[in-house]
Amino acid sequence: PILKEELFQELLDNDNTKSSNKITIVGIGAVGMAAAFSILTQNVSSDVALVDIFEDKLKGELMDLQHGSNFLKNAKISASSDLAVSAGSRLIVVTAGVRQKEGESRLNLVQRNVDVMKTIIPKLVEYSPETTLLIVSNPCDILTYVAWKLSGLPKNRVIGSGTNLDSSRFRFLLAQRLKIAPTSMHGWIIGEHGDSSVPVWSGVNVAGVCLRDFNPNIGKEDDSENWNQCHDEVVNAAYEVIKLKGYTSWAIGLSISDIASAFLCNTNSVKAVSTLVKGIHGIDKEVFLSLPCVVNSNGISSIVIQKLSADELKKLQASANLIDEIQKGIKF
Ligand code: 6V0
Repeated sequence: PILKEELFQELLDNDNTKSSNKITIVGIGAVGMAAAFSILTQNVSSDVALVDIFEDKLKGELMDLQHGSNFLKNAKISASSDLAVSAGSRLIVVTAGVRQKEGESRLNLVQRNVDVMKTIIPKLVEYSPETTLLIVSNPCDILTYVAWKLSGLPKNRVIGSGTNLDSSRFRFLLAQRLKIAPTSMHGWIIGEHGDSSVPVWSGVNVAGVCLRDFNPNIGKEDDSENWNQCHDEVVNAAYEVIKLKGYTSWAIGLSISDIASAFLCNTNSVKAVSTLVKGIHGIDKEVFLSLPCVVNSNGISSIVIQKLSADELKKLQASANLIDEIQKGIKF
């Protein structure tokens, strides 16, 4: 390349720079690509690698994103069906696997997606021994447990995207009722990312003012204002969106980018993500469920112990038992 040699005076023979914020996204379906787009447009990482088994789609998505580079902040984007492309990742987001069909529960996907985890997790960790995993594929909590087991990584480095998304849906729906911005609406959904998730009504507040102080029955069955409809809608959200457009993508993509940013920027933000909860809130099973967690460059550094009501504790423990029962049937 004569032109290149004339244009540049090279200072180094071997320019082997490495990024400190590389993210690999495994699985470039609706969710993986929405995550990639959010991460790139929000400048969360300057080095994004995409992995899938579907080679043509991979090449097409890579070209399409690269053609938009001029409107981004010069992130390096790479893609391959070979997991070696993930080497040196700080964070690996796993969205590979099958998704729910119309009306199908997340829990129904378990063994099919466990089999996918078995083929990818050990190799990913071989290529990036210091990595942190963010598991998104469903059933999210169970697959986070499976990824933890398969990876041999410490528990703080295996995170499930969990109810970060459910909490966002919840805040949006509550905020709509009160006609305020969703970011000014505080409320948490914990437990399973799925049908048995637990809304923490005791803590729902605006500007520190608990809604329960005005309506002691908020969230309960005998609440005349039926606020619990907001939680019912959260539980039904994925079913509804899948019925309407075939899959969910934008909200989960943004949720992934939000968690990735807390991790890479070492922010100590508190997020509802799935973590090993054995020994907390009376749970004695080795299961992953979402609780508010402090997220920083160590992954999850601590868990916020909320003051839960007896009813919330009961629901959370029931979630743990349900997940544990399903985990017993998994073939590793
Ligand atoms: P999709 O659009 O079918 O994409 C899945 C992708 O995974 C496809 O491109 C496959 O080729 C790829 N894939 C399958 N096996 C492998 C493998 N061994 N290695 C690499 N790639 C592989 O599904 P979609 O993107 O809609 O959903 C992906 C997963 O995310 C599903 O399990 C969903 O249920 C789950 N979701 C989780 C959410 C959460 O909040 N945790 C939210 C939405 C969807």
